Amino acid sequence: MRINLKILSVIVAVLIFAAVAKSQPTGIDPSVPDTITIQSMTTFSQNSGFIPVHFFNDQPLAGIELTVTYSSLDVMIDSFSFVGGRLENNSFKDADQLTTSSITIYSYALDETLIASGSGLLGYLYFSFIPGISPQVINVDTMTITITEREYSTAFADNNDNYFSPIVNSGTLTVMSGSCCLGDRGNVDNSPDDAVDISDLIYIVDFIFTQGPDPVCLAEANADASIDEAVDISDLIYIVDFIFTQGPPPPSCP
Ligand SMILES: [Ca+2]
Ligand SMILES: [Ca+2]
Ligand SMILES: [Ca+2]
Repeated sequence: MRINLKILSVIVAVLIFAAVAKSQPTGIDPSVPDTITIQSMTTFSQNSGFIPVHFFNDQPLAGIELTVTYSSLDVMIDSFSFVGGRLENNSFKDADQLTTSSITIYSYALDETLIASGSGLLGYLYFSFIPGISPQVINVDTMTITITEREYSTAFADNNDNYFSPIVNSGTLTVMSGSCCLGDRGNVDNSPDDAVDISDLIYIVDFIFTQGPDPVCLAEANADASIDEAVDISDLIYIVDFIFTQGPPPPSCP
């Protein structure tokens, strides 16, 4: 009887350890430290904002989980986009809003190939602002939160079910007063001279047809001043007309 109890206590200890090990990324990161980098961006109070997130892994990964929070009640995370990122073609990936100020982003390799070693974009965090937001610097960092007994944190998993914590570089979103749109619209590439030229054309073609980066200022990129502020092929046509066929210049900023 005493032996049975001893065996039982060992089994219970093993089970508890397994449960803890599964919820906490306690594994060792093999070889070179892997990283997640939340970048820092500047935007304007009359616009919205986004922050690119990059990651580096030197060994193939079976899964990634990233749980993010931010330090202001004046912003909300709208969404997370994998478009243009390293996991764009992975079938199992998503982002779930956990609370008003946190979101968890994840992707797991199922029967498909693992996430290859490499370095590059994970995706974009999109923020919206309360009306009349005051200028501020918002810290964007990872967090650990437990909701209905499920712990959300930031971890990488390799192919041996080894969960470990990557090094996290936190970022900021700086909100300045006013609008990103200066003078007239059309400066799609946000060049400091505010000029509308061939590089803006290249930028918008890239954005529309080859999933290039979003324009930093949508009001500038909405060259035809369409009411929906959408950036699409009609803006491209407007800019082509202006540059090559002496069409009218893009209207002034809103
Ligand atoms: Ca402009
Ligand atoms: Ca330009
Ligand atoms: Ca438009």
